[in-house]
Amino acid sequence: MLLRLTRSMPLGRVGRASLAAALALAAIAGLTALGWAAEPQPWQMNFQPPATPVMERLVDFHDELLVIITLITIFVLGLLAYVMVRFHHTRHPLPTRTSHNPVIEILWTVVPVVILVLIAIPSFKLMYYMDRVPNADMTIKVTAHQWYWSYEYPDQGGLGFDSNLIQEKDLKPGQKRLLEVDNPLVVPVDTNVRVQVTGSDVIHSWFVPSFGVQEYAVIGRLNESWFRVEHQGTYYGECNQICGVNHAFMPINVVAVSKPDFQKWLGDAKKKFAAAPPDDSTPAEKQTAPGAAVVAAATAQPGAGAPPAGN
Ligand SMILES: [Cu+2]
Repeated sequence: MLLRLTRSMPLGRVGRASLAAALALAAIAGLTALGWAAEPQPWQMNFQPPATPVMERLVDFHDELLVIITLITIFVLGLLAYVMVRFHHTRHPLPTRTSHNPVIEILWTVVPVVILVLIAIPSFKLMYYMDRVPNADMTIKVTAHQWYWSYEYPDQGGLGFDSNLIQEKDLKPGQKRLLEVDNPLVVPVDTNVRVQVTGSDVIHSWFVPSFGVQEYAVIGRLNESWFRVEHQGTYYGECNQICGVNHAFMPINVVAVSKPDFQKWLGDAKKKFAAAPPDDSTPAEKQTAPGAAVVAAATAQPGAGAPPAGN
């Protein structure tokens, strides 16, 4: 079919080159569409499957941009190829002395402006959509520490707990290395969850790729985002702000369950964590808290060997 196309159409050398470039780009675009997964996969090139309306819109916007970028790239590549062949010194020994062309100058100013405006409109719409929590059903407060997370449910009588990495030696079969935690964040599906993110020591970032949520955890600031998980499942994320020596060992694990299961979990969790409510101790004290024992092993004594916070 392709061969017939190239034969039947008087494409010429330039045309064939452009077609080959277009095919190569299409192949790259096709390859990046593979590799969808519920968690990070080796050699994954595209996003994890979206689990929230925000991430669905982010993926759609990304796809739109990919089309625009591909068309522009093909157009520029075609122009370059055309100029190189058509105006080669053997074909075009005497260059023209043209220095101005008002039509073309207006075109190459106005067309990019129009393209940028066309990109900016959906981009701003999406940004405001991500920013505003539509009628939050519940609130979760996330506090980042060196190097673990703690979660609080202010609507649930101050239920709160620490979430620490499960060390490699303690992993059970099927558990994911560097992604599994002892106490995951549990949320109900089909619920608008407001997430408030703050930090206790250095800047961290709460990032769950399949939710489209990435919020900086800054000391003394309460940043806000939201998500509405549409499918039950386990979602993994990472701190994605270089925060210090154990930055790679503070994963995020969110389990989305049905609303009845969430109520059941709440009952159990309130009993389980009642003995150890979230404390207001300083980061230095936290280092020696029982919940921080996992990271403490790999961490220098508080104050003494703590590396400078790299942001
Ligand atoms: Cu970090």
